[in-house]
Amino acid sequence: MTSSDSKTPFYITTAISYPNGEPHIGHAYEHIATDAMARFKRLDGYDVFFMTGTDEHGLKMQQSADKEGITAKELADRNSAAFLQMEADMGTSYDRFIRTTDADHYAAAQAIWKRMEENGDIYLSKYSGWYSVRDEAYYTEDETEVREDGVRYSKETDTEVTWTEEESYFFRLSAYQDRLLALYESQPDFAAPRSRFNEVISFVKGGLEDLSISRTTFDWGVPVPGNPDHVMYVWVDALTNYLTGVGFPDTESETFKKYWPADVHVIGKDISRFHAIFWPAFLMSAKLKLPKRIMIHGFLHNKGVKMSKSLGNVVAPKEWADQYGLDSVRFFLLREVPFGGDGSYSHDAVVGRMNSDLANNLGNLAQRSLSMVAKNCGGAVPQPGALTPEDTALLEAAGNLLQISREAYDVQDFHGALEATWKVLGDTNAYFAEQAPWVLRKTDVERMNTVLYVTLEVLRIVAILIQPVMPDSAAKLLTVLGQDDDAARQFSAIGTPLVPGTELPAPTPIFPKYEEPAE
Ligand code: ME8
Repeated sequence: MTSSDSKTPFYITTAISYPNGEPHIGHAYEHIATDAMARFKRLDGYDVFFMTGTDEHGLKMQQSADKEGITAKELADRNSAAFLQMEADMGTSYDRFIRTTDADHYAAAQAIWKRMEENGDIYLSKYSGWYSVRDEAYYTEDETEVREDGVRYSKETDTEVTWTEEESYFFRLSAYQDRLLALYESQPDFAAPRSRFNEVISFVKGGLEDLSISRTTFDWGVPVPGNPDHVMYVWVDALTNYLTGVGFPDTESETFKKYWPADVHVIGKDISRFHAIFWPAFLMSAKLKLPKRIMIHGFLHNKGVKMSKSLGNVVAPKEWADQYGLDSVRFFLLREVPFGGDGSYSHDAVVGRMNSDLANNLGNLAQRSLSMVAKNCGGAVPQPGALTPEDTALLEAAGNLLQISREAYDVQDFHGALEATWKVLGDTNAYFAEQAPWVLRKTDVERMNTVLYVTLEVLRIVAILIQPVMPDSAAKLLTVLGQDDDAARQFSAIGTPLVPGTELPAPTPIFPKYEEPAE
C-alpha cells in the first residue's frame, strides 16, 4: 500500500462561476476559503481533491455573447481563461479546473439525466411562467411584481422576468419533499450555517413543484439524450460538474470510488436552494450518494454597499493582490468576516488588518525575536533552561491551536481559527514585553535563551498553522525558523519542538506595514 492509499480522501469544491463577466472579489473570496480548507486538510494528512471551474451554458451566456457579436463558445473561452487566471492570481491549489464545455462533462450530464429518467422522474410537458434570464429560473406569479418602471421583477432577486411558454421536460421534484425533509432531519449538518439551512427547510416544507429541466428556445447547452430539440436546463448540467470531476459516469473508476460523495460543496447564499434541494433530489433519483455538507457563505459588500457594475464598485481580485499583497488579501478575507455571514470590505479595513494583525502582532514579534537570536545566540536556536509556569502556559496554548483549528476548519470557521491563533500571538507579545529578553541579556543569559526559545517555538507552531491562509508568507517564516523540510511543515510536526543549536538564516522582515502610495 502506498502512503496515498492509506490517506483519508477529502473532496471539496467551489461553485463553478458563470463566465459571462469578469471575476470579482466575491468569487475570489469563495475560492480562497475553499483553497484554505483544501490546504488545511492536505497538511493534516488527507488525500485532497479540490475542484473549481466555470459554468458555461445557458441563456445568459448566449445573450451576453449575442450582445458582443461573438459565439457563446468564444465568450466562454475568453472569460473562462480570465477565471483560470484568477486561480493563479489568488494562489489556489485546485486539482482540476472543470469547464462544463469539457467533453467528459457532456457524457456525465447525459448519464445522470438517463439515470433520473430510468427512475421514472422525468416526463415531457409544457411550461409557462415568469422566467428570469439572469437567474436562469422560473418564478410563480406571486413571486414577481410589476414595479414603478412598468417592468415585472422577481421579488427575491430583483431581476427582470418575462412570460415564457415552451415544451419542457420536468423533474418530479414534488415526489422528493418527504425524502428531503427526512434527510435534513437525519443530517442536521447537511447544510450550514443553521440560519441559512433553516430557510431551505421552510421552503421545502412549503411544498415543492416539479422542476422544468429542459429548454427549446436556444441550443447553448447539453443536448437532452434522445431528443436533441431540447438542451438541459443549465442547473442540471452545472450541478453535475461535481460528479464529472471525479470520473462519473464511471462509478467503478478509482477516483469516483475514492472521492464520491463530496465532503464539502462551498457556495454562496444565492444558490443554496439549488444545492440543498435540487442537488440531493437529483442524486437520490440517480441512486447516487449525497454530498456530506453544503457550506453556504455570505456576500461581500463594498463598504456595506452591494457590488454592481453600474455603481463602479466591483473589485477585481488581481488589483487587490497587487495593491496589498496576496497573502494580506487572503488573510483579510478569512479573518474579517465570519464565514456564513455577510461581510463588508474597505481599504481602511484591509490596511487595519495588515498593520495590526500582520505587521505588528506577527511580523514584529518574529523580527524582534529572530534579530535577538541572530545577535546574541550565534544565529542558532538557543538552548532553553528550566521552564517557568508562564513558559509552559504559552507553549501549551500554542500546542492546543492544532485541535482548535481542526475543529474550526471542520465547520469552515476560518475566522474562529485565526482569532484563536492571534489570541496566542497577543499573549506571546505580552510575554515578550514582560520578560524583556533585551534586559535579561545583561542580567541572566540563560533566562534570555529560554524566553527566546519559547517565542520561536510559538512562532513555529503558528507558522505551520497559518500555511493554509498565507502559504507564501508562512513558508518564508518557516524558512527563517530553520524549518525548510517539507516534513517539518506538516501538522504532524507540530508536536516536535525546535531543536536547540539549529542554525537559522539571517532574519528578513516578512509582513511589511502598508504604506499609502505617495500622491
Ligand atoms: O451562481 N460575495 O455562478 P456565479 C460573495 N454558475 N460571493 C459571491 C458574490 C459576492 N458578492 N457574488 C457571487 C453561479 N458570489 C453558478 C453556480 S454551481 C453548480 C453553479 C458567489 O458566477 C456565488 O454565491 O454567479 C456563487 O457561489 C459563486 O460566487 C459563483 O457565482
